[in-house]
This record gives sequence, structure tokens and C-alpha cells, in this order.
Amino acid sequence: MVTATLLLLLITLIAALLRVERSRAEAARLRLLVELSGFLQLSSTAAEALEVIPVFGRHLFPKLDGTVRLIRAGSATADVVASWGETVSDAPHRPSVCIPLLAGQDIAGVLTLRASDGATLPSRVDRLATDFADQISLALANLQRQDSLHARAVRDPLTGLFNRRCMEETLQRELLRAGRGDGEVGVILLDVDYFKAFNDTWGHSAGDAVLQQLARMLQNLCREEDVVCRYGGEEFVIVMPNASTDAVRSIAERLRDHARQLHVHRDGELLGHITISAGTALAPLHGLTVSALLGAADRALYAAKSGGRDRVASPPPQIVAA
Ligand code: GH3
Ligand code: MG
Ligand code: MG
Repeated sequence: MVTATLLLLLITLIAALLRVERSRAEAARLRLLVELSGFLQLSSTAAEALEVIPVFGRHLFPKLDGTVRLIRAGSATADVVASWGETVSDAPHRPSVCIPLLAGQDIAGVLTLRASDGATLPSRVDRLATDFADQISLALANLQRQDSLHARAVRDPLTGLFNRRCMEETLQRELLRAGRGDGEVGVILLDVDYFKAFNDTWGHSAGDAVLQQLARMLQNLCREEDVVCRYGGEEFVIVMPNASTDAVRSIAERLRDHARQLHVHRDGELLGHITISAGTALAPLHGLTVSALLGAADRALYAAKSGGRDRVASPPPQIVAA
């Protein structure tokens, strides 16, 4: 009788000890997950987040190998972007667990954990793996959201070109370099002629299509180092680092020539063509501040408009920086 009671007590004690041990391990894992979440939130790029994942993967799943695969936009396959442990042998079948990484409702990738050869998966690995996968999904979604916010802050939504604010920052930077004697900076300010009449004739959405087509053309014809921006409405600015008077003038003439040849279609119907006028300016010759340089280009544009449109004008030679 005594022996039976003792045995029962012993069993209860062992069970309690196991429970304590298990909850200790559970608490340690929970702490790791919280720490992981903190590190992921501190990551400012996806590359940084992907470096953190294997470090925690190793600690959370000491006996397992792991890989994180992500589906890249426009790709049908998922590429390995993070891994730990022995990742070479996909061939021998080993017990594994796969958890999808989600971006909203969509599957963005997969987390795979594999036992070593001959070993089995630890119990309750699914739950921890799901928590781990959720943290990864959340961090990647946040980073993607940040990227798209950043894109919206610097890009014009209609044309995809840089916006005015971004252009002014770029120009400011380039003018500082020019001020140090580090080459010249060219600016082209261009404006679609009689665009109000185009909209009135063909409709606003046809006007939008023209702006998009014009934007593509500007980007294709400019040099890689030039920064093409939508200044506002039907006005565009091109900032040209390391340019010369002749280079700025000849690219502006090329743009004007190509604009006349743009063919805008809607439902197979050819819509009216457009022309553009442009004003150019060069730093340091016409100014070393954003407003001085854009002001000089704007006055030249005004001269091009009043001279009859469909033309390029530059500041007269006597106008030199104040
Ligand atoms: P000018 O030759 O003197 O430049 O004449 P304009 O008609 O182009 O100039 P104005 O400033 O009178 O009109 C600009 C027009 O550009 C008016 C506006 O409807 C149009 N516009 C501005 N932004 C957009 C846009 O995002 N989409 C479309 N479709 N039209 C736009
Ligand atoms: Mg205008
Ligand atoms: Mg106009």
C-alpha cells in the first residue's frame, strides 16, 4: 500500500518536473521569439532582416536545418534567401515541416525545417515553426510597405518619374558639387504646348496617356545619369549632371523633335499630335541655387512660348549668375 502511494507520488513528482522543464524551455523560446521580433523591426531593409533569420533559426531549432524561400515578383519559382544548418542534401528524404510565408492572402514564400539524417522532428515543432514563420511574414510585409511608401514619396504616380520634391533635392546636391568647381549642371524645363486644347479635344484620359508616353520618351532619350522629373501638370524638368551648354541644348532639341513624332492611339484611332517648348539653363553660369537656375530656365521657356512654341530657348549670354 505504502509502496503504491510512494510510486504514485514519484510519478506525480516526475510529471511536475517535466512540466516545469517544458515550461522553462517554452519560456526560453518565447523570449527568443520576442527578441527576434525586436531585431526584425529594427531592420531597415529586407537584406538586414534576412541576415537575422538564420541566427534565430539556429537557436530556436537547434537540431534542425532551415531554409527560407521567397517568390520574387514575376517569377514562378521560390529562391532561397536565408538558410542555416546543412542545406545541401535535398535528395535523401528527411522528416520536414513546411510553413507558408504569407503576404496578406497570398503566399509569399515558404519556411522549411528538416531533421538531420536518421533523426525525427521534435514534438510540437509545428507550433513554434508557425510562430517563427509569422514573424518572418510580418517583417517582410512591413519592409515591403516601407518600400512602397518610399516609392510614393519620390515618384509621380501617373508617369512613374521622380516628383518635384525629389528633383529639387537632386538639383540642390548637384549644385553643391558644381559650386565646388566639380563640373557644370544643366537643367531643361519643358512644357507641352496647348495642352489644355488637347484635353478639350480628346479628353482628359487621352491627355494622361500622352503624358505617360512623353515621360517614357524622355527617360529613353536622356543619359543614365540625368534625372527626369514631372515638375507638375504638363511640365517636366531634366537635371543633367556634368553637362555642357552644347550638350543641354542638343538633348533639348532631340526631345522636342521626338515629341512631335509621338503617336498617341486610343482604340486604334490616332489622336492629335503634340509639340513641346523648352527652356534650358546651366550652373554655375546662370546661377548656383535651385531657384536661380529654375528661374533662368523658366524665363527661357517663356521666351520659347512667346517666340511661337515648338522650340528651345536658352538664357541670353549676358544673363550671368547673380
Ligand atoms: P501653353 O502652350 O501656353 O503651355 O498652353 P497650355 O494649354 O499647355 O497651358 P495651360 O497652363 O493653359 O494648360 C495646361 C493644361 O494641362 C491644363 C490642364 O488641364 C492640363 N493638365 C495638367 N495636368 C494634367 C494631367 O495630369 N492630366 C491631363 N490630362 N491634363 C493635365
Ligand atoms: Mg504649363
Ligand atoms: Mg503647356
